[in-house]
Amino acid sequence: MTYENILFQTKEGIATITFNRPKALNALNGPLLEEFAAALEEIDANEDIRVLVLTGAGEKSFVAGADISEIAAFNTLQAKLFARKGQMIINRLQDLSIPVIAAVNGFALGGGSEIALACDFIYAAESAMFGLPEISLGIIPGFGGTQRLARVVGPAIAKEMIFTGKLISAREAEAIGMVNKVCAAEALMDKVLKTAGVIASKGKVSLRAAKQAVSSGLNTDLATGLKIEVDAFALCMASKDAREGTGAFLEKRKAIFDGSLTG
Ligand code: CO8
Repeated sequence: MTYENILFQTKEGIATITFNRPKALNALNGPLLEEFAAALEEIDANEDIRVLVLTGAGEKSFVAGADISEIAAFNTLQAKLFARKGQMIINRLQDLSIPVIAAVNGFALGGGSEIALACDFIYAAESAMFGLPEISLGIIPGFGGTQRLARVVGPAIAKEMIFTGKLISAREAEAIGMVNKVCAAEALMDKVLKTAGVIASKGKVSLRAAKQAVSSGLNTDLATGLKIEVDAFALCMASKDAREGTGAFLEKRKAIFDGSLTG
């Protein structure tokens, strides 16, 4: 697929998708969502990609939400189909087996915050702003925001943000546990790529197992989550990664994981 509304590049096992409609602050219109979905499929099918980074083009915005000029005229059925489509794509993002980092370089509003919340974690520029301002448009979040924000920051903070539509700074987002790290805008991609590089150097089997154990466990009770962990742990022990990692420790050398999924 030819990409016009996103940039998609891969280097040393790290894929970067850049939302690329800077004149509209990277707002999500239909074509952009189609391209995003296609890129996620490509990533899913490419065994060489070990980490995905998402960011926005330009200095001002990650994603300023759904394209309001497109959704303004929706009837009920169109709204339902659009919200369902957005949710499906964002679920696909969340379900990727590889780790995903959001590099939030500016506004992450509405659908922008909803995409960031579906990533494994978020680094943000000091200038970044987060929020679910849909209430000011007479609507509510429709790409998972009412569900994922409450799971990350708790229901009371999520409800206050959703009811008021207020925007919060990167530092405030860090304080409520939405953002892992805040840094100067110029340093953001370096910091994100450094962390992505550390992650990409680890074993592929153990990374997938770790992501699945945390993510699946959070959707269940502790006892079931612990069973998920036991099974994932046992699966790791049967992998080449585990032989390399434990062997390297005993031989007092650095482990080199070859990125294979074989046992
Ligand atoms: N959609 C379309 N265009 C946008 C959007 C958007 N979400 N955000 C900004 N733009 C455009 C502006 O219209 C403007 O275009 P132009 O230059 O042609 O006039 C350009 O981007 C620059 O924006 P501003 O001039 O407004 O820049 P400011 O720095 O003054 O303000 C803000 C920046 C605060 C980010 C402001 O643009 C803003 O409030 N944007 C809207 C944010 C918003 O409300 N987002 C939520 C959208 S709804 C949503 O995401 C719901 C998801 C689920 C949908 C399911 C529906 C069925």
